[in-house]
Amino acid sequence: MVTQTRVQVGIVGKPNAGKSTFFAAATLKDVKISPVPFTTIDPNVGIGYARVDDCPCAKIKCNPRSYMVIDGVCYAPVELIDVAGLVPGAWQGRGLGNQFLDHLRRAPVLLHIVDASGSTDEEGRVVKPGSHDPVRDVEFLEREVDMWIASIVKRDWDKTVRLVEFSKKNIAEVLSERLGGLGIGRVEVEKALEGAGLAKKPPSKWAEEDFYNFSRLARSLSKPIVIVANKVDLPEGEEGYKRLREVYLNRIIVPASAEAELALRKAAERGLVKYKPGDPHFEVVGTLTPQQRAALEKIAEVMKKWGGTGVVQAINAAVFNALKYVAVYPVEDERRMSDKAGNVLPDLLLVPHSYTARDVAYAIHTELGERFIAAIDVRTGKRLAADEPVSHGLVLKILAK
Ligand SMILES: Nc1nc2c(ncn2[C@@H]2O[C@H](COP(=O)(O)OP(=O)(O)OP(=O)(O)O)[C@@H](O)[C@H]2O)c(=O)[nH]1
Ligand SMILES: [Mg+2]
Repeated sequence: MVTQTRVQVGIVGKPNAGKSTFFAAATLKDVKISPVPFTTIDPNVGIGYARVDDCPCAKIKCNPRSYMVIDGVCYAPVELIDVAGLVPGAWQGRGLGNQFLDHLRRAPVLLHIVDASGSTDEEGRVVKPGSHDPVRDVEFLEREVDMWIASIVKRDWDKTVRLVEFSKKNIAEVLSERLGGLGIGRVEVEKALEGAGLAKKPPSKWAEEDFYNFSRLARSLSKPIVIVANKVDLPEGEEGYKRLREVYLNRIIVPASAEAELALRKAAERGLVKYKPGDPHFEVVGTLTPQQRAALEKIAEVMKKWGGTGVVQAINAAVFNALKYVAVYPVEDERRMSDKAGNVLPDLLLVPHSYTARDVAYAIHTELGERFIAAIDVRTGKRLAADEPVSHGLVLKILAK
């Protein structure tokens, strides 16, 4: 059985944007949702799924153990973390402050749930729909996250100054040691220092904006943020989505109705509809009350317009577009494409596309990585050397000493 820890996806945003609704829709965990700011205080952690449409289980009968298959579509688990709402100035202690962001330290990607309908202000208070500009939310939230990272960079800065200026240690080395726990590695630190024009500046001379500029670059390289334009079921939501699109030309923006997905998954749980998460439509299979029928008709309209509810699409955008992960399927018996017990394609691993065959072995088990000899691409029979990159859909067997 694969021991790799699951990919973590952090859910951030101002209060009342729909973070917990999104989380509940994706995990079916019963969490508190309400139209008042700061409903969530302690983080909610649960399992959601990225959808892999082109998985081998479309053609082969699989016996998944660490993932799910529904009608030939694979669903790979990811860990979702829903935290409290952030407000402007949180890094200075406003609202609940930003201490709770510490729960997102290990998350390599964030989903920013934005109320695209503009029916809540910056603090999450209910206002007239369309009266708040969602672009402002993107601006301030990213600033808050970057200030949080800057505050970690700044901690014991005297020590960094001493190490670099007196002990002549390399600044990139010192900073990547400090930021490793945030998933910010040496490469990102070097690029961010370069990009912010700080590669040669002595740490004792760093000004406020240097910390911010460095942190912003380091964060965007190592913790990309996907914008989720939520509440597109409201008429003003569509306008807000268009506005976000106009302003952020090169960003990943996913239109969504977390509320629609939550209602749909609950209806599916009760046997009222047949719905495969991420599908652009659903089918009514149970007996509905007139209210249920009306609610589902409205959801069907929203899905038709947007090609689905956007919840699974957002998770997929985080895993496959922002992180550029690929799905690989390790097996032990290459003839049967199974584990030793005969389970066909028992595991699905989500790994960075830059991973090599040996990296995959390490992701399965440290010992397997250490004893790695080669891997076999099971479908072509081709041998993969240790440093050969893996590709999406690869079924592989690891040969080890
Ligand atoms: N119309 C509409 N309303 C939504 C949608 N998603 C969430 N809401 C509503 O927005 C309100 C806030 O939802 P929550 O999920 O509690 O928001 P949150 O971001 O977790 O809020 P905090 O925990 O306070 O930070 C609730 O009344 C939800 O029903 C959506 O897609 N469409
Ligand atoms: Mg919440």
